Amino acid sequence: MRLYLINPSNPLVSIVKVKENRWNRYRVWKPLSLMVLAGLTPAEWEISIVDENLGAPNYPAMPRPDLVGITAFTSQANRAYEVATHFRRLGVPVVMGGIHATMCLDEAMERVDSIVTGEAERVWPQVLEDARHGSLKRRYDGGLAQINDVPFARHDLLATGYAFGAIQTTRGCPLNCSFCSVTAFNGARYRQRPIPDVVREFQLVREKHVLVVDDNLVGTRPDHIARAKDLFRALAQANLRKEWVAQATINFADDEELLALAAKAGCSGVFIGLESPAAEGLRELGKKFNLMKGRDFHASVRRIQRHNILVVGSFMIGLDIDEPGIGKRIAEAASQYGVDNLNVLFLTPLPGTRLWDQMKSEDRIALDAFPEDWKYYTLTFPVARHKHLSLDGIIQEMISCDTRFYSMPRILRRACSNLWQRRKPLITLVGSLSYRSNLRLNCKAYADFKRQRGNRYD
Ligand code: B12
Ligand code: SF4
Repeated sequence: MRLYLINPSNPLVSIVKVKENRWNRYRVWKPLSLMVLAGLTPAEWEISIVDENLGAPNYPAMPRPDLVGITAFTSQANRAYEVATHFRRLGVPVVMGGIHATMCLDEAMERVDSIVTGEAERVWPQVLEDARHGSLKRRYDGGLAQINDVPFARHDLLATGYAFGAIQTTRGCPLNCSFCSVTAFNGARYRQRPIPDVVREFQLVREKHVLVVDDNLVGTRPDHIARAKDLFRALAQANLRKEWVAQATINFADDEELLALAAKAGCSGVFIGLESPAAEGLRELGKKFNLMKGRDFHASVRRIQRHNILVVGSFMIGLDIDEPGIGKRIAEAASQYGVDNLNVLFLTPLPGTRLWDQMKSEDRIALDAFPEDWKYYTLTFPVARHKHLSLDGIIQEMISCDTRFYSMPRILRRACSNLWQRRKPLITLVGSLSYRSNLRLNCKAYADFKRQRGNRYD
């Protein structure tokens, strides 16, 4: 039995434009969901994982599979349906799963043979068994999985073409920020994999550099922090010789022992959602966690950096409180906090979030010709009507923010300061240059976007 597991590409996502910007090669990440599914698949299936981000293959030239499984974030949904149509025309059954199919079940149901909603661990073996007997059901609901006893992801598949491997150690987030899908999809309970499993799976990852995909690696409560410390101790003891990057909330900075252990375990960078330079903005997004204890962001960022861990700060433009000038404000705040890299996104209503419900009820979703418009839900295009910013206005704010933070003098200043502090100056420089050269691609993308969709904001 032959199984294709496919990660559809979205040509509007700049990081997959490897030909136009060679630095992007370091930013194409592995589709861990498909490697996890492969790990859950019995040996009688011959599995190929196709990651279209490395280039879409010539499907007609490939051997006919017995089953196709497609994953999709919302921004990949269009292409997912195109791929599904191709295989269904050949009479090959197509199963779709992942966040988009879960949040937009009816839409996906119309376009594929079977849907797996939620996490797949509990139901995937049954899906395969039913497919083998030609009796696929229309829907399987995996709900929230027990992740304390799951087979390891297949790190032997997709072995080349990526700078980073990928692994997951926890699921779920209690914070439920208004724009984020994680609590709706993975639940509010912070579920943790057993530490010995994580260490063993880390050993199977072939790449020296690894992305830990957890939404919040250290969690929020004292027992979560204690577990993170134990995990870091175990990773350090296993002497894996790997460097990894992860996502965390700002409380990562609050515990010196945690930081020291993370660094010892191989943590080289952390991605932190700072979201808004204004307290009001944080309240609007429900990111109250960032407001706790009179937090000093500059001090927090410096504390992390002192352990030789780089900090990427992420912000959103387009909040209801955001007015003209917000781009400059974010660039200045990010410089003042001292982050090594800045990632700014348009506030985007994603299906299943509280923000989606709010914007829909206020008739503010400008791009709503679905599924076609989903391709713009990359957080790099403004898809909604924003309170104080027109379409041109919000795009200008984004450009002004990026050009300010990634101006050559600022890039060099950050690289020099990293050199002085002996903190990975080359990586900061390469990361910044990658962002900077994407600015040109972004400006072209905005111009195309305005031509194709600009009339929808009137
Ligand atoms: C790693 C990651 C990335 C990586 C992608 C790596 C990759 N190629 O997969 C990068 C950094 C590139 C990325 C980019 C983006 N991401 Co992202 N990302 C994540 C993150 C943190 C982890 C994903 C992961 O690997 N999870 C681990 C696996 C095991 O879980 P899973 O993917 O959910 O898969 C399980 C089930 O969903 C199901 N399943 C999944 N697929 C399939 C398929 C079949 C056939 C079946 C049966 C089951 C099934 O089974 C799996 C096992 O249970 C998630 C948050 C999260 N917790 O999932 C956000 C998340 C998926 N990203 C999100 C977003 C918005 C984006 C971006 C659009 C914007 C951005 N800049 O962040 C871009 C879009 C990229 C694109 N190509 O269009 C949103 C998606 C929401 C939505 N409705 O689409 C999420 C949920 C975060 C959030 N804050 O809301 N992302
Ligand atoms: S943005 Fe981060 S902290 Fe907020 S709900 Fe999502 S994963 Fe949790």
